[in-house]
Amino acid sequence: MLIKPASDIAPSNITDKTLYLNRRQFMQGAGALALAASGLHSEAAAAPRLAARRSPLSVAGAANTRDEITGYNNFYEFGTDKADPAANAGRLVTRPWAVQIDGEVLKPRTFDIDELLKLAPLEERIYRLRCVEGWSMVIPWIGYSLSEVLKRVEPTGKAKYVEFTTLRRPEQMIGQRGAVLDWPYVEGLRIDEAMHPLTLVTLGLYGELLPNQNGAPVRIAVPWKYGFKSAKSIVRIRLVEKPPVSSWMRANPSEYGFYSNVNPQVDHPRWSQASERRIGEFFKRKTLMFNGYADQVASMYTGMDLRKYF
Ligand SMILES: Nc1nc2c(c(=O)[nH]1)N[C@H]1C(S)=C(S)[C@@H](COP(=O)(O)O)O[C@H]1N2
Ligand SMILES: [Mo]
Repeated sequence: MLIKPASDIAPSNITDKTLYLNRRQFMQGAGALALAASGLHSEAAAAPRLAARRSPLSVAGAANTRDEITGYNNFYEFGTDKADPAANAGRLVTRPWAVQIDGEVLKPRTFDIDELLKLAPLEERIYRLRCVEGWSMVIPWIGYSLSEVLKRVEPTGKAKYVEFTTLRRPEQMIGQRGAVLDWPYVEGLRIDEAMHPLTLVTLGLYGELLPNQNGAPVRIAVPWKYGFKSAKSIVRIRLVEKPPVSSWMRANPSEYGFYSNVNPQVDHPRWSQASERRIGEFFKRKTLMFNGYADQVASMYTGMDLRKYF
């Protein structure tokens, strides 16, 4: 039995659960397909489905399972253990929700989450995510390019950078009661990075609205950078003239730079970045330059010393 790589899957099949069979299910072959069709995944199927067309910007190959993606998370607002977000994020109230967009724009405005869900056609983008800690996943996100949002607020000529801010609500985000990071969580991109078609406003995964532990109701996904650049549960996008200071740069400027492009040749001061472990796999894989997206993004960094601008 053969399961086609993602790039060969017909658009009519996009929401079909069988697309997401992981390696283990793949080994089980037809048995797994029958299981998927039999309604045993009914817990997931009960959630509202998001209709999304498959994007050519997706990577081929098997995605991680929904359990892996929703059970092994970094979301320090809910604790620092990988299981904490799944255990604690259920308390976060994600409606009503709005994202304020301001700064160097001609038309500052606030988008309600329901507006964001309808702002542009939803696409399924299967992206690699590489955490700076040395693990990775393949995740079927749902959303659309951040450029769709940014063009509607009309950035001025002074908008050189974009700053993302996560919600600060310690009543519901129990990790914010401690000072692990300087809350709220802040991240940033250069304007060309933010406008790059790969940079995703993420509203769902696996055909459903985002689970809280993955950054509900809206987060960013920047697949060629270490995972921490992809801020979760954002409430503000500010266009600015100067490079934003991210939470991680503030916490440890010698370890976390502004760019944080995935780069197997530039080690973290305390560990190598040459390889990674894909969650669900035993053997390590070689980490790819720009996390495998070099063809699409390398030109944004020509002439830059990537050791200096790490
Ligand atoms: N607000 C916020 N965003 C965050 C984080 C966080 O702690 N808080 N962790 C980052 C890190 S380190 C990673 S690897 C990814 C993990 O995303 P995932 O849990 O959806 O896989 O989220 C990033 N976004
Ligand atoms: Mo991470």
